Amino acid sequence: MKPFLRTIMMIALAGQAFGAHSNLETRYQAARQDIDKQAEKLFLQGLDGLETKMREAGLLMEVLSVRNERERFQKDGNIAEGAKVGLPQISELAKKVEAWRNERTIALLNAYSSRLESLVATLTKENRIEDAIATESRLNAVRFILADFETKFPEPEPKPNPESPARGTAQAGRNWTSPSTKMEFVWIKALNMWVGKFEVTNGEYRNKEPNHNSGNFMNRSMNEDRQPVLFVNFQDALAYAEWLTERDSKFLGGARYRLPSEQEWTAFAQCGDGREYPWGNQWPPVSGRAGNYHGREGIAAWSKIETFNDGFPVTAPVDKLWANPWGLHGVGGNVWEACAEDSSGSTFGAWRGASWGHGQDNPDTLRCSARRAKGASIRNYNRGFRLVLSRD
Ligand SMILES: [Ca+2]
Repeated sequence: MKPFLRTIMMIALAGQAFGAHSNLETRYQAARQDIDKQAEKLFLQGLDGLETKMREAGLLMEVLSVRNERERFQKDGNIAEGAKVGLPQISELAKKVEAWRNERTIALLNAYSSRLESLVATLTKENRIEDAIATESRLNAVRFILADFETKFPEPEPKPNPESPARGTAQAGRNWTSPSTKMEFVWIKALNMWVGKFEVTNGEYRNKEPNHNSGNFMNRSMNEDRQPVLFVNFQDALAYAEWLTERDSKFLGGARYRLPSEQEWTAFAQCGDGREYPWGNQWPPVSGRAGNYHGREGIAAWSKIETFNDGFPVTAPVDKLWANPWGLHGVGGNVWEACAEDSSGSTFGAWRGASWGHGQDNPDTLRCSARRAKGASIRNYNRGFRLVLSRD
């Protein structure tokens, strides 16, 4: 779809679910239309100028080419398409007008997202939590559109201002959503960084590797978009973290996505209370209050936790899993999570947290302290990863 149509459609769709700032939305839409009108005017004026020039030079075919372009443009209103036909001068003109329009649209989106940010803060203070959540989700939609624009039409880096973070930048103390993948991160004060709310999913991974397939187990699909990505090793996870940092770099204020160190993983599995297992201290876990392991629902031939049923025979959609006290879902179970040796994130430490395939025979495997220190390069049906966002 054409970028501008898409922008307008996304804005309109996101706007439907939303009531708290219709005034802001109306003003945004008006400004957006004004930019389009001005771009249209600029383009037509440019075509008039070109036609005059060609007529004065006595070039009939060129004059006709400009007239054709004007006719086409007045019919479908798309400047970008005009760049592909007619005189090279028309193409140049189209590029200039598009650059003008993009610059203003990006500035407008930045201003809009900044207003939404203040609105979220105000609504939160006023204890209008539902409205604040709706506004936050709107803000994420705008950031997503912005990221899309800036990927297609890269602008030179603005000069950093140390006094105030750039608009739409990840801010300590506030949860974060990756603009390009919608991956969610929770601000964890104790670690002074953000931790992935969920394990990285197939859908998120396919933003980078469109053909990735996490397969199935005994005819149960493990390849749905919201199930965790499988068949990725430590290097694959590293490459994904670097790729995502690059994609979102304008919004990260110098932070980067990386793999957690083992120490960090233990900290967010134990949630500051030294618990033995990710769900607490008791064995066995209680159904509905722990992650996805091999419980009664399991279909594999190996042992099960007979008193436990999490409802998922294979990997579970990450957002369907129990959240620990720090708001992180599926830290124990579902997939072994790749961890680094230290916070540089670059050297393999171990796989942590056990998986959907682990059950009764050895409860130690399910402890917070359990680790698989071998097999950094293994890709299989129970290993994946979770990212953190950190300034280290
Ligand atoms: Ca299970």
